[in-house]
Amino acid sequence: MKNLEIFFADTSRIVDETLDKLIVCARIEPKRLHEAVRWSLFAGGKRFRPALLLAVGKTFGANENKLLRSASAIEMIHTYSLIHDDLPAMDDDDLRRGRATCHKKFDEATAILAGDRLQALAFQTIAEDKKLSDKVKVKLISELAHSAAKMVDGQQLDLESEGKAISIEKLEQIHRNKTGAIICVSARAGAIIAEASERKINAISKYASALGLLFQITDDLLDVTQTTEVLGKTAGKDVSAAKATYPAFYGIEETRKLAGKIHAEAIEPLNEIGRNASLLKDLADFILSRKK
Ligand code: GRG
Repeated sequence: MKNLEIFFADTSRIVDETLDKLIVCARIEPKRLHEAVRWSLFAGGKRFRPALLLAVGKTFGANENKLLRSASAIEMIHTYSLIHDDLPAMDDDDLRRGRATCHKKFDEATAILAGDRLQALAFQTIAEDKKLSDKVKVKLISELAHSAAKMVDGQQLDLESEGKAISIEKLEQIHRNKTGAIICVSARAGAIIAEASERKINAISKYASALGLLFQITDDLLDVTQTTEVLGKTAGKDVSAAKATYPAFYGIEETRKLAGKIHAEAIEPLNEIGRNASLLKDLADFILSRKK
């Protein structure tokens, strides 16, 4: 795992540098909006989705400088979703990434607009990438738009299911949309930029689809087993909001076993990619054992 720690540290640094150049300076008007964007974006997120994109792209031999804008764009979409998810009309949370949520630090209107600003900039960032061909850019923009739409669908389904008894199939559908779609497109984007074959992109999709579900299952586990201080967001939120979760369905021990099974499902398709997949396997191990 030592190599993975170094990989994460390097990824965070280089993605943050790229984001810093892409995000409008907080001294430019409307300053409050740009400050709000920066407040949420540079708050110490794990940068897991950019790391996944870079890991897949590098596994297929792509040069890092072809991957960085797309990796940053996906982090913008992810951060927008967190800002909107924390709003009073949605999850109504005060704490994110270890600091006040965007609407608490600024105000609700500014937080909504900061999310909107990030989403627009994400697509602009890919469209204006001079290192990628038009064909690759159109494919990336199309796939990212579809996944961002799926995430919104998942959020709506999640809100509608609060306080209701839903089936495990419905829960999986919510998570595959809400959390899984952006994780899946992060991995696919790395393979698309590297111009991997359709067969290999499909193998990566199977890996990432299981990884997305695993990410959510471990998120559910962390919500009931970890502290607010470690998570940097309010622990125990799922129980207090009467959310359907894997631990609520199966209990903690069975959920851990399920996580192990989904982890194995993620690793299996890596045999089909014909490349050294140790970094991708390490990423799956990291998600299985993550502490925050
Ligand atoms: C509001 C359109 C809209 C969508 C919201 C992603 C999402 C959809 C809501 C977030 C709610 C949530 C806590 C989902 C669980 C999985 C998840 C996305 C966790 C946060 O991602 P991390 O752990 O966060 O990668 P950091 O801060 O490390 O980037």
